[in-house]
Amino acid sequence: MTNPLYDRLFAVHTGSRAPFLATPDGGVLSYGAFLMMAAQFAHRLNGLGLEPGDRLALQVEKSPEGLALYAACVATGVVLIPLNTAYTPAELDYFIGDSGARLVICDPGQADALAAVAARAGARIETMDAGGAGSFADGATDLPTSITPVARTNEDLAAILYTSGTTGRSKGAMLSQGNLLSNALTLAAAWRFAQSDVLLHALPVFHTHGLFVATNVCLACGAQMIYLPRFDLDAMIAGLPQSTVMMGVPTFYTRLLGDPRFDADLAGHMRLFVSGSAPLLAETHAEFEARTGHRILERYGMTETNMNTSNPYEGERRAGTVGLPLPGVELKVCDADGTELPHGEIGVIEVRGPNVFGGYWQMPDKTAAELRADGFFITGDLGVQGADGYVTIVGRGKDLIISGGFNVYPKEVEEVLDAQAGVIESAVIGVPHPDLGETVVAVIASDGGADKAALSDACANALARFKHPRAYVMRQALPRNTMGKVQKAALRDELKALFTG
Ligand code: MCA
Ligand code: AMP
Repeated sequence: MTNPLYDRLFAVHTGSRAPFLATPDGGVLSYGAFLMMAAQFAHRLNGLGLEPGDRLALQVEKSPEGLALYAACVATGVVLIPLNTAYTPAELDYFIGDSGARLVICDPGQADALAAVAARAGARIETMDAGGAGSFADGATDLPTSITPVARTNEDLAAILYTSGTTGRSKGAMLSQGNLLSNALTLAAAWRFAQSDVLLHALPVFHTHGLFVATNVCLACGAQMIYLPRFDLDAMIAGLPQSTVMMGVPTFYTRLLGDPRFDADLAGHMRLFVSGSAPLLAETHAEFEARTGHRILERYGMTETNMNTSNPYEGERRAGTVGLPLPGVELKVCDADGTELPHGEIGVIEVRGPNVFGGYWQMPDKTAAELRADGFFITGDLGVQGADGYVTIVGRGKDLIISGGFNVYPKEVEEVLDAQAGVIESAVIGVPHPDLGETVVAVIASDGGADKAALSDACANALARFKHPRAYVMRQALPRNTMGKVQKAALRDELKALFTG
């Protein structure tokens, strides 16, 4: 009986006294102790009647316990659905209902707000932290500290991660054990991870970057993590001298560069800085090298595919590019019909490999539209590949804004705005932002009756904070081309200096 992901990433560390998670309170959890907690959580999941394939929706602040739940899900075959802590109850209602979650685990502060959501979905709800009534962790304290994992194959589902959709409805990307394991092993080898590494981990753990890329590469080789609850400059500055690797979104790098304490000495113990989730400006790359002597290694991935390309560990880390396809990943640049274009021509990036997901949860039409029968996934990113294999992302065919590494689909925000009094229609666009890379701006066509405060309140009720427009621009009408289509490119151009000018 095997469980490929559990056997390779977790079970191999059973009984190990090597440090796994160091937390800012000075606590250090060994691999062995972490696995004992995970085993107790797995027994608790079984005790609650969860079966392999059942879904668990998890919305908790970052903690070792939350990570142990990930391990417990892998051991029991329960499918993990990690959810952004910024999501509102209105957003969670959809994720929990759509996934058919049997169990919802949240922080105590969210329990009241989520009780009705869970009840509507017919799910049980528990709080994560020990000490509260109905606490998941409390219920696990007397349970056995070892477990035989349930048998799984590479094809079995490990997690569903929701990604926003162009139509406004989020899609659940189904990630298998094999997707996660293959990418973890590929990245650990590509980036030369070893047991001696210490990863400075400040990313959230409800997305691929923080949960799978960062965590799984450490698990793959028994490396340690300094596990920060969130990105905080003082904590980063304190953690860097004890670390060897950092992974971050571009905002991490621009914020570090904005602090005079961040210099070559502070980065002297580091062997690798990795950036991804959004484009890293070539200026940031150059400024970083001038300040620290390190060349940031940029890579490119997606929720649906894990990581696709990476600049090389040894060899040229070329600024402004996302490097070369990872071993085992096939990448081609195509026209709209999927015909491969010659090197040097711009087109849509398509990828195939063991990293590519199996489809969208209960959305066969969307799956068929984006995942070709031959296994190539249409990323929606526009790119170009040079004759030497380096890939450059030049834009997005999909209508997506990336703010501080979080994705915002304009349609979702426009639907909220369009329903408000005095709004004829809205166009939500991304404009350059010095801290977040891009930020959300709403252009409102109004009959004069739209009120900015009311629009902002409507967004606050319906949408996570990171999706809220940072500016509202009022107009009598939106610009349209001769086909009647709103000219978002013209608006983006007109408003490009709103935050940088
Ligand atoms: C927080 N806020 C944001 C964002 N984050 N607003 C817009 N965009 C954001 N990304 C809100 C806060 O709620 C707060 O609201 C206000 O902005 C200021 O917060 P601040 O303290 O400055 O922000 P922060 O808490 O320091 O967070 C910024 C951050 C964070 C560190 C950049 O967003 C972050 O950790 N981002 C990483 C996202 C990530 O991991 N992406 C990977 C997904 P108020 O003013 O009301 O208080 S993509 C992925 O996984 C793919 C596969 C890949 O390739 O990696
Ligand atoms: P998500 O679906 O949330 O995982 O976001 C994935 C998207 O982030 C990709 O389709 C790209 O548009 C973008 N992305 C990720 N890494 C990079 C990168 N290094 N450079 C540019 N865009 C990136």
